[in-house]
Amino acid sequence: MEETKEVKPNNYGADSITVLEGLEAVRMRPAMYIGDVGSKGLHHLVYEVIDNSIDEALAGHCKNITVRIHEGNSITVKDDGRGIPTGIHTKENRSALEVVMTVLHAGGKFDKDTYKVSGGLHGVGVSCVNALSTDLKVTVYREGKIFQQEYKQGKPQYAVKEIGTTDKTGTETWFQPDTTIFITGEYKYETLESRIRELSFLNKGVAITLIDEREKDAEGNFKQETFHSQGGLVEFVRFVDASRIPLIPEPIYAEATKDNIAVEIALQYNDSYTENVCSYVNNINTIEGGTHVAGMRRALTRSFKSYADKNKLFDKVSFEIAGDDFREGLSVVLSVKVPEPQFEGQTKTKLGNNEVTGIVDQCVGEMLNNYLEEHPKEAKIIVQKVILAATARHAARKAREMVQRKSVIGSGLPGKLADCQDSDPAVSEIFLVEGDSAGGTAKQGRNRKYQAILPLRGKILNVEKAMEHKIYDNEEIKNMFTALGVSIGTIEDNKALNLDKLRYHKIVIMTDADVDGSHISTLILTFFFRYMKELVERGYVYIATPPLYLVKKGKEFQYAWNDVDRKEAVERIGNGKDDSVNIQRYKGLGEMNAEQLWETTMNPETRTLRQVTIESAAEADRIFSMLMGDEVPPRRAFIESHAKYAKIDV
Ligand code: 0RA
Repeated sequence: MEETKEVKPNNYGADSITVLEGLEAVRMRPAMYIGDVGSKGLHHLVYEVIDNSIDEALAGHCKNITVRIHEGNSITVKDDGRGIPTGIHTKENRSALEVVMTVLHAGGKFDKDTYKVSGGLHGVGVSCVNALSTDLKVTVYREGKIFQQEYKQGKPQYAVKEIGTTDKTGTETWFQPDTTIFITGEYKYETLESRIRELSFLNKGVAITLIDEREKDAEGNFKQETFHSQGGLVEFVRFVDASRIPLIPEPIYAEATKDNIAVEIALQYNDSYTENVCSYVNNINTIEGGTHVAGMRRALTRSFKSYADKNKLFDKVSFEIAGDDFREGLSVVLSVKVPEPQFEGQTKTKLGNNEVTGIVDQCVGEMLNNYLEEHPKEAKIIVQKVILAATARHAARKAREMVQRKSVIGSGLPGKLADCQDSDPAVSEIFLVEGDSAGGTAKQGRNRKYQAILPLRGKILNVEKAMEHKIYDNEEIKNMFTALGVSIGTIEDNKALNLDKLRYHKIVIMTDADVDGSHISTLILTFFFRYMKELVERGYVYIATPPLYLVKKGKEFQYAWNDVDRKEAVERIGNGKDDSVNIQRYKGLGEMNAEQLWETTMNPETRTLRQVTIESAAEADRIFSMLMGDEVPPRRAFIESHAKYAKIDV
């Protein structure tokens, strides 16, 4: 993120200011770098340092890591790796060690052969820890020598120096978090313990010892524990399933690498009814799932289904077996290592890399096919469990439908909606109308057989700026979902839009023919683009075009949609003379009566609807973020230049 200028060796004067500025930014906005400044952020400092040692272990050079909580809540992390290089970094002209400790994101740049795997959720590197510590001391054991450097708030106190000789190798980092930055300075043993345990399962073979010097037992020994897993994910899945009864004696396990992506998975069926998926990308818990989880589910359903079909195990089942049924009572730990992970979602814990789906699918598919062929007894137990789950689900759904049918006699549609009589979506239209008063006029003017009206209150929520949960909490937006009959899937199915119950195939946005109205149209369009894109893709979304003028003389009148239209009307009705004719400029929908609104804007015989299309999703994306973002001038320029009669095809 931050670029640093070249600095002369051992010079901590003016030239190094750019470097310090980088770390100053971390102190100014710590939450941006480590998530928060509460307990979570405080613990994150330790994870950030451990991650570097884990990377050294994954590169095959480190076996033991020790984490020590000292009296006063300072921390030491020590490893027996190769030691951070201490030689002069040619580009930076100073010790590589100093670069790692003081330059943002410098951590993994030395070893090009191994990509940095752990990297932490925020992947910020140890220099952030340095910036957020009042004091930090790093000691490197390397090439027979001991090197050291100390820092205060990230600033080196002296150039890297040799302090002795050694026959060991490794890196030791001691730091005291800056309590003027963190709300709490107290480390919780249990919090560190659970992350360290998790890391030891995820990186089998590495021994991580946690020592708490703040607590002594009766003999005066510090509280301490070593986490060292040889079984890796197999032990992990046993650990998460400790309180459940397993259906098969051994977890199913596989490990494979394809296209530089490492996949490791362990799964176990238990007698519970829930699915429990713990997924990781580069040691980060992807609580929102993502493409790796999608690939795993796909393989799971396919492998079991084809095995059961081939062995005629589903022959007596009279109803469909769904993907969910294969996952009832399933516990999985899935860990992938991806060179350049793209994290998405609310909490940036959802993997976005599409190439991962196929790779995980293939690995897990092969593993399960082999397993099922080689373990017919276990396979049968699992398939029986699946059938049981399907039977129960089937019964439950029937019951639920009965309850729903009874309770939804009033239909559950929004009170503001004036629905149409026809229930065939292909012929039904809904008008989303700006404001209650125009809504009222539209209700009177419409053809109630196939036209529904949903008035929307003023400016709807700007979905570009609001957090997702706020969006689902918003009254107008909820009304749109229920009125349209659209629902959103679970996180597991990527929040897929469900249009099975869509109630109208024409969704018409009807706003005033002015700049405000145009803005409201854009807000509604933004919502559709971000949350119901498929409606736009299918061509169901339209914009109504109310007229701008009424040109009238006596009983004769003509509507005009633009200035050319108006001139033509004046020509025809007033024989070219402006002052014998009456020109009414419609400022809003509310100025028309029901009959006029019907005639000009709603009647399929006479109206003009503009269909909204997406020419380029990327461009639409750019336009919406520009329109709805914080920058006012480009937005105003766009809206004014597109005001009403220009096409807003997005
Ligand atoms: C890059 C290169 C080398 C070691 C490390 C990184 C390293 C970093 C950390 C951070 C904590 N512990 C670490 N241990 C090692 C060494 C390259 C070489 O010796 O050839």
